[in-house]
Amino acid sequence: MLTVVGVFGLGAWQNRSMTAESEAQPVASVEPTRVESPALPSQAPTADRKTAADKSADEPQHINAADPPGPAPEGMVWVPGGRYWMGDNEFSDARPEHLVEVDGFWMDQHEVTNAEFAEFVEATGYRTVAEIPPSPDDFPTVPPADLKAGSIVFTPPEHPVPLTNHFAWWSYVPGADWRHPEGPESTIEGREDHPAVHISFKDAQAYADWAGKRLPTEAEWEFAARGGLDRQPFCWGEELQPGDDWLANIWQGNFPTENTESDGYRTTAPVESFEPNAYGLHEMAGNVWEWCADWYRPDYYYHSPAKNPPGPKTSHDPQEPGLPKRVQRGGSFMCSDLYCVRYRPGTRGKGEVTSAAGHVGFRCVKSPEK
Ligand SMILES: [Ca+2]
Ligand SMILES: [Ca+2]
Repeated sequence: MLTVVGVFGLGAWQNRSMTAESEAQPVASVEPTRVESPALPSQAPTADRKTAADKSADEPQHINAADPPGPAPEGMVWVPGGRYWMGDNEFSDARPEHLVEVDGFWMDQHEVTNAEFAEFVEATGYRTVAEIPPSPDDFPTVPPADLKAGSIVFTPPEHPVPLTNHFAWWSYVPGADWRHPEGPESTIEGREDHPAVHISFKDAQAYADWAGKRLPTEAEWEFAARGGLDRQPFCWGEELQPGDDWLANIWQGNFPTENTESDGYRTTAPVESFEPNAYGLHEMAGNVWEWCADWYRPDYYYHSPAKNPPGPKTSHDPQEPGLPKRVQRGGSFMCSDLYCVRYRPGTRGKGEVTSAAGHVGFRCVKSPEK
């Protein structure tokens, strides 16, 4: 088996194998806090948009009041669109909070499940990136015998480790894929209603095309996740845990060695395990990361258009320049207030487009027909 250390010694493997690990940024008492992307520009916002730096920062959001344009497609709910404050000023790549307007759309009530993904695979014969051995052309320095299909699996260490070294809890496991989330000996039997994982952006897009849907833009995703609340840190309001119960499948305990599971789940939870937000959307916070359509750039919010922002034309992540990355949102079962924190609706993640991991999934949206 190629271990993560082994993988990382193999040069180009790194490009494909670990970049979906987008919550590998420690927070709280361990530096660096949040995702501090270097050299963010200080450009003034464009004239047609408002940011929290303007006097208009107290301008409230506006949620469209019109009725849905028709009956909801199966498994989807109507997200009415409107104008809202996008971003989270506590995170360098989610600044500045700014007003964005999105049109209404339909969205999957829950993350795409193993059962749903299986229907797609059965109908099309599709093979995910994790199921296809990497090409020697892409990895010329790796011995061909080591080019085995697989994916990145969470393998928590037994002893505390520095949160700056994510190799300590991720392993590249040949044979790990959506049907075998922990490796070739594992199965999704009994987990049909869990979100499909080890899904790359390419795989998510293929599913969406087949389903007659699309991946959400980042602006749509965040509008939906906020559930009509204005500038609240969590999808449900002001407090992380307003009552005794947890409202999302995240991580409790000292990451990565101790998982108290006080929310009831060690890894993925069945979809709809947690209460939906006001739009009827489940698990917008936590459980698994969800791919968005946008290319990732940490400075995009300084330039983005005020209406239906489509994402930048190209990707750039100063932490790994040259790797094409798309946005991921919502955090996963591995996020806690000590580590990651990106279950907050205004925060961002990112992943290389052919990378998958055991905490990355997706859901789809659909625009109404005009
Ligand atoms: Ca949990
Ligand atoms: Ca989620």
